[in-house]
Parts: sequence; structure tokens; C-alpha cells
Amino acid sequence: MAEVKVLGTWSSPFSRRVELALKLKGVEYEFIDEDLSNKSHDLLQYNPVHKKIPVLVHNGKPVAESLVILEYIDETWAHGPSILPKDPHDRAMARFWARFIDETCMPAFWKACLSSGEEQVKGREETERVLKFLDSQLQGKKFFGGDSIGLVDIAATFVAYWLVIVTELMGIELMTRDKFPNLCEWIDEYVNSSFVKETLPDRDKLAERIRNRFLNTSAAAK
Ligand SMILES: N[C@@H](CCC(=O)N[C@@H](CS)C(=O)NCC(=O)O)C(=O)O
Repeated sequence: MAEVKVLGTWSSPFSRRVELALKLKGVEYEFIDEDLSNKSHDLLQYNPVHKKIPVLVHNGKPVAESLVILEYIDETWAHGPSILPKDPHDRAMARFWARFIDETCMPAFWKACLSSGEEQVKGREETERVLKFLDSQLQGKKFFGGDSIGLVDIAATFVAYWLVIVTELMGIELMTRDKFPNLCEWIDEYVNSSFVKETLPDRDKLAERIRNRFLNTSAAAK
């Protein structure tokens, strides 16, 4: 029997991606909750370059970086639902949008939340601009992956859950149905899909963590 471990933290959207993919494929795994203020020897050894979670360890071999891990899971456990589409162009597009979430949407969103003054205004405008692209990707579709959950849906878990909680905590009106009708509909569908629902962290516990970790400082900056 293959040994599958996930080194992660319960509150990280990146490590939840890995858990979502394993659950989607029906792969059993052991979750090791890392203390990032005191990283384990295993984490430093398995991801010496970035020293970050998540790391998937499959039969003793580590794979780091959540989007890379998702592709590894899809290829290794090829049975069951596919995470990436089969068509090469669709695959390329899925990779494009998954990277867009990490490299463009997340930085814009954190700038909107964690900066102040003019920077914060710019961050909010930028976040709305980039989320509109995601919204238009969902036109006429249930999920980014079409009828079923795929790479971009899993990558966008941050938008469906973390972003919504952070904006509620900060009192920012961002994810509204008039601005992002398709994204709002997708969020309802996605977070209520059975395996997603059971994999997401408890809402109140996560809100508490986010409040303590990020928002005390930004409240001071407001
Ligand atoms: N690009 C990485 C990002 C992972 C990441 O940012 N992990 C954070 C926790 S959410 C981390 O390990 N931080 C520890 C550190 O920066 O020292 C991925 O997709 O896996």
C-alpha cells in the first residue's frame, strides 16, 4: 500500500488544495500539521528550496508547490475523476488560470487588504479587475472545469472561502452578485460540493486565525 503524507497547516489554502485533490481521487493520506514558526526537520529536508508547506510525500519521495502537486496527483492516481482536462489546449488554459490565481489575483487581494491609503485603493481596483476575468471564465459553466471540479476550481478555493471570510472580517464589499454573478454562483456550488465541504476548515476557527494573524496590523493601518 502506497504511503502518502501531506505536510501542511490546517489554515493554509495551499495545503487544502492538496487534500482536496487527494479526496477527489479517493487517496488515503496522513496529514501532518506543521508549526511554521518551528519548521520540522522533515519539512526542511523535503522542501529545502522554499521551506514551505505543502509538501506531498509519496513513498518517501517529496513533491513541493501546490500546483505541481495537483498535477502529480492527477498523473499518479490516473483512475477516478481527472483534475486536468484531456485536451492539450484545455490543459494549457487550466494551467494558465491556476497560475493567474496565484501570481495575479492573490497578490492584488493581499495588497487590497494589507496596505493602506492610496495603495489600498489601487489594490481594491486591481482585485476587482482581475476577479472579473475569473468571473467571465465561468460564463455558462457550473465549474471552471465545466460540469465537474478541476484544477482551476481547486486552485480557486482561496477565492471561494478565504477571500470571502477576509472581506467579511474587514467589512469590505467585494464579492457581490451584481459585480461577480458567475463567481458568486460558483462559490455556492463549490463550497457545498460534498468532498469540498468536508475538506474546508471550520469557518469560525479560520476566521479567528485570520483575525489574529493578519487583521490586527491592517486595522491599525486603516
Ligand atoms: N507557491 C506555494 C505557496 C505555499 C505557501 O505560501 N505556504 C506558506 C503557508 S500558506 C508557508 O509555508 N509559509 C512558510 C514560510 O514562508 O516560511 C504553493 O503553492 O505551494
